[in-house]
Amino acid sequence: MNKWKRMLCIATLIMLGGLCVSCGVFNEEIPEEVETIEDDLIVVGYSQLGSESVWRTANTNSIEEALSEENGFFLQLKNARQKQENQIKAIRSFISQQVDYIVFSPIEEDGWGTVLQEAQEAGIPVILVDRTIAKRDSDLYTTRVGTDTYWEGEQAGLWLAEDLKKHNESDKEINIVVLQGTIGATSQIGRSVGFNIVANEHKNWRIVAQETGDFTTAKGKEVMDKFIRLYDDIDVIVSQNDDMTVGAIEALKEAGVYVGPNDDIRIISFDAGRAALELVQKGEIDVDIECNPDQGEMLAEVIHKLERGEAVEKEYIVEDKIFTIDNVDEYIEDRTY
Ligand code: GZL
Repeated sequence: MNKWKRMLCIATLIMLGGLCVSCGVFNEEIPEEVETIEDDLIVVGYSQLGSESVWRTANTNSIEEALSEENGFFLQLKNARQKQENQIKAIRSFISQQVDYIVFSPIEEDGWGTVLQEAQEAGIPVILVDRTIAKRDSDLYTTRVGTDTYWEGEQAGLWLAEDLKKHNESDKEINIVVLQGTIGATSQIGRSVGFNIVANEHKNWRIVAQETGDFTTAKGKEVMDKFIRLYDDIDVIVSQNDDMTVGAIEALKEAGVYVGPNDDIRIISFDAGRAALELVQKGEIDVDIECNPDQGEMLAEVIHKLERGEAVEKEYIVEDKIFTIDNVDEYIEDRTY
């Protein structure tokens, strides 16, 4: 909403409020937040998909820190609790409030065409953070800030090939189980495709099972329990986020499987939060491919560029690192999440 519209809106509300109070029709106060939106603040409606993981919490914190009032923003952040329909509802409420920008992390890649068409018709720019949406709808958003999850999956495959070679196991039959993230999330799709393309180059690698643990510890443990019961020769676990990895390790230990230095099972994880990096130090996670949640600063920068009328890229990728026992000590102290 441009500042004149917002001022008119506030003025109208105050006038109506005054009239109503004086004629005794309503005795309601003007909503506090309507009166306190300074005219020059950039009003952002943000639909965060949920709070399912340590990563998500860090991502939300990064957004809230960067889109602060002192940085020139009025941020209205809504938690969709892992439901696409809640995100769609939030986006529609942002449209009716005529916010300046709609920002969201789409829980899955499909199902956004209609509501983003409505945002476009309302003249409100849409920005994606973290996950993205189907390519066919790419004209419905202005830009995206996130990571390259295809690259993350590919790095997992390349690390496994390298580690097998280092241990003279390049020709060994390798049985792999995959704990997938939320099905249809582009982080799940990217990591799966990236890893699978490398895996397909190794005829002796077999993905014997894959199932979603929905990026949560509880579900990750439940699925790993099942895999342990079904397969007694698992060589590699690819777990598409640290929260599921923690659950998988709990399941392995409860089943009496040794997890630690020189164990018989390679655990590949994603996100690289502090708690998981401590498991890398302990030799329980063999490699953790980072998915950097600190995306708020880049988002704020992009919105300020748009406010200045400057052209922006279609995508801004925040850098990821790869952590193993060889380098984790030099990074873990700076890990804030
Ligand atoms: C990654 C992000 C994923 C994280 C999970 O881009 O979408 O969602 O890897 C989080 O921890 O739940």
